[in-house]
Amino acid sequence: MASLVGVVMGSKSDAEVIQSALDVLTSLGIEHEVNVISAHRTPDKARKYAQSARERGIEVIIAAAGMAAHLPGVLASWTILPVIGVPMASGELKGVDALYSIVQMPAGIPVACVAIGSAGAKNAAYLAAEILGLKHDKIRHAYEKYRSELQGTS
Ligand code: RP5
Repeated sequence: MASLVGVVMGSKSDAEVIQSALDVLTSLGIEHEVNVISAHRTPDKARKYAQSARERGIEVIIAAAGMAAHLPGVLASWTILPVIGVPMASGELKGVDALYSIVQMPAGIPVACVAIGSAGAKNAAYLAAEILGLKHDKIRHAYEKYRSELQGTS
């Protein structure tokens, strides 16, 4: 089955944290693909990925990046798919720089921004499930089941 979520990270060094998002997507039965694409090291790859994503069947992009963290905004500039940015706690500023960069997209090209690190990565996947659930009943049911199971946890 074709992937519905495209997970992109700016560096292999983001992989451990972004695994939290992949685990959530898998637990909800959401097909996804994973790529390492840097907006500054491989800008042409970033453009081509975003431009072709929709026609390949991707419906939501999750983009994780640290430091200047322009990756989610760059991808959003090349596609009309919803892009969810995950700030990574890389570098001396521990992700605050990435958070500000991603959340402060100038008006006109939106990027949804979640929390720094693995909590944000998980929420990016849950947010993707909520978006996909509008159209895909199976995903909505899996997400509703997850939410109802939370009722008994605290
Ligand atoms: C960004 O810069 C990546 O998203 C990563 O979080 C950060 C550091 O990358 P590396 O220097 O570890 O490759 O490109």
